[in-house]
Amino acid sequence: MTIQWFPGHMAKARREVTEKLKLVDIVFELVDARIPVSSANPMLEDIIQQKPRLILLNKADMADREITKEWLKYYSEHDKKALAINSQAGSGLHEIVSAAKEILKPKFDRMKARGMKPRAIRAMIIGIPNVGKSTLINRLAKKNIAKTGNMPGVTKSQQWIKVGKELELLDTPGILWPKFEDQEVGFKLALTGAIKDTILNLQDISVYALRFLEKNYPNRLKDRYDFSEIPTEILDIFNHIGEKRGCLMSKGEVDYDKTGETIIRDIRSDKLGSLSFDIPSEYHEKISLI
Ligand SMILES: Nc1nc2c(ncn2[C@@H]2O[C@H](COP(=O)(O)OP(=O)(O)OP(=O)(O)O)[C@@H](O)[C@H]2O)c(=O)[nH]1
Ligand SMILES: [Mg+2]
Repeated sequence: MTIQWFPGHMAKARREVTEKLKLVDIVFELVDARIPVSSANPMLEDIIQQKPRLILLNKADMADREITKEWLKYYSEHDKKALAINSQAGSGLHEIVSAAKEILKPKFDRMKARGMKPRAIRAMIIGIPNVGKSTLINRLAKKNIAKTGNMPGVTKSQQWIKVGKELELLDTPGILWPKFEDQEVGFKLALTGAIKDTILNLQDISVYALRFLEKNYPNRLKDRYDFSEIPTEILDIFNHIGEKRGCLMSKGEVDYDKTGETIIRDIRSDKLGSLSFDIPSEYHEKISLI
C-alpha cells in the first residue's frame, strides 16, 4: 500500500515554502513528539538546504515522557538542536528563543563584525497538517501580530509576529505533507490523527495498534480492557475488547469495525495514557535523521 498525495499539492507546498525560506534565518520544524520521525517530511532537508533548523517536538504532553527524553538525547548526539514543547498549554516555549539564538550565534556574530545593526531573528514554522502549527503561532503571538512589510530584501509584504524583542515569526506556516511508502508510518500518522481514517482501513489500523501496544505497552492494554493475560490470537483480543466495551451487533456478535473505532478513539484521547509510536531504539542506523 502506498499513499500518494496529489503531486500538484506537493509541488505547490514546496514552492511556497521555498519562497518564504528566503525571508528567514531559521526554520522551526514542528513534529509530533509521539512520532518525531514519522511526522517529519523526508524532503525537508532538500527543501531547506543549508538553512539552520530547530526541531520542536510538539504535543509532548501526549507522548511517553521517557521516550521523548531518549529522542532528545538522540538528536543531541546527532548534533541536531531539538526541544520538547506543548503548544496547547504553552510549556517549553520560552526556550525556543534562546535555542534559536544559540544556533544562529555564528551568523549574527559575523553580521556584527561587518558592522551591521543588530536585529531580531526571523523564523518560520514548518510542519505536516494537524501537528499544531497554528496553535504554536497563536501561543507565541499573544497580541503581537505586527505588519512589517518593509524589510530590506523582502519584496512581498508579509505579516510578522514579534515574540519578545529578539524573534520575529512569519505568521503563516509552511505546510508540508507527510510522505510514506512505509505502511507502518501510515498507521502511526492515522493513530496520532495526522491523516484521516478514511485513507486507511480502520481494522488494519486497530490491528496495528493492538500489536504495537501488546509489544510496547502490555500493561496499559491489560489495564484499559481488563485482560488478565493478552491472548495470542488477534481475533480473541478483538472479541474480548468488543464484549467489554459493548461493541456488539444486533445478535450479540462482536462488531469489529466498532471495536476498532473504539480502540483508535481511546488511543487518540489519551485513555491508554501518554504513548509514543516512534521508538528510538527501533531506528538505530536504519535511517539518517531528517
Ligand atoms: N495535547 C496537545 N494538543 C495540541 C498541541 N498543539 C496543538 N494541539 C491540538 O492539535 C490540533 C491541531 O492543531 P493546529 O494548531 O490546528 O494544527 P495545524 O498544524 O495548524 O493544522 P493545519 O492547519 O491543519 O495544518 C488542535 O486540536 C490543537 O488543539 C499540544 O502541544 N498538545
Ligand atoms: Mg493551521
